[in-house]
Amino acid sequence: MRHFTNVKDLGNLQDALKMAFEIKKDRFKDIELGRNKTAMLVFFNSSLRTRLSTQKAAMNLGMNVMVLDVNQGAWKLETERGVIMDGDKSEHLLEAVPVMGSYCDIIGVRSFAHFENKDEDYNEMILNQFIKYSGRPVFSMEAATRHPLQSFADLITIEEYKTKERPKVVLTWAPHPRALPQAVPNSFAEWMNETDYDFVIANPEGYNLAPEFVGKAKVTHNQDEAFEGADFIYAKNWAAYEDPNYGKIISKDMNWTVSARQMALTNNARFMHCLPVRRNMIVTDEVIESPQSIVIPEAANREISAQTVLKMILEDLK
Ligand code: AN0
Ligand code: CP
Repeated sequence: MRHFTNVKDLGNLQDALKMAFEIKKDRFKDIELGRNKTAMLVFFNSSLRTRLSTQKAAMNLGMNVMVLDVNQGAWKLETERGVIMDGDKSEHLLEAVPVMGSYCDIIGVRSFAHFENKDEDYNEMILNQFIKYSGRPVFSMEAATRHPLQSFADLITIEEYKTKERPKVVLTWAPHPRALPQAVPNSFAEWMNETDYDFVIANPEGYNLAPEFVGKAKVTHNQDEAFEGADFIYAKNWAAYEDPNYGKIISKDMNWTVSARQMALTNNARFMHCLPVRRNMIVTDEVIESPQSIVIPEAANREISAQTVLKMILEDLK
């Protein structure tokens, strides 16, 4: 694998899962693979899990790791070509990216949607500039439209906890005070569509995701109906995708907060969330603290998804 930006890059998903479970059994068996190789992790946005789990994964492979927080200590970067740079941005991405590439072997990038221009976000302008100009393999640590390392960890977690071959998995919207990207739900849907799970998306009217991500999922605006008989509840907030409300909050309906009332409708479902989560907005204390909640093992699997991806990139490094 050269670049990792979506589920297709992994090739055969069952083979990738197999590799992930082998890594989980012995995470130090490839400690020589990354010797004298350097991973650079570039963050345009905050992170706890991605930052730590990806560093840990790289260290498990014997790599060296450098982390750059672009907005804290580096020069502010211009991303548009052709602008007269007389504002607060001291450097252009077109110089900064190849310079970063010259110091490392693999680059991870986190760059959220800006919600200013839907086309720019959905064309992955920033991520693609790293692919084009860094000269290095690039992997997404959450880009404008997808968060594939998260979805891979989510899939690993569902495979570990499922008690039937074809579980019912429900992605549900939940309220949040700030406008959040669609990357996590888009990506989760994209990965679920690669499985044969019974996959349902529940969201209020006006919150439908882009059709290319919804794929063959059933979509309902009735959360209770979706929860009936569910084996996994995957909660997440996202801002509206559809025009004219792209990037906007159009509901904060607290009836959608995942509580014991809705969980009682399920088949004793496991509760999942990518974290960070706002308690008593997205999910009640009671549900996230319940034995059904698997948010911590889910986050722990981020190390495994990152290590699988880094291993596949290292194996193909020229
Ligand atoms: C981000 C998001 O919703 O995309 C990151 C999630 C992993 N969440 C926040 O900004 C709170
Ligand atoms: N789930 C996730 O990606 O968390 P961070 O934003 O803390 O990295």
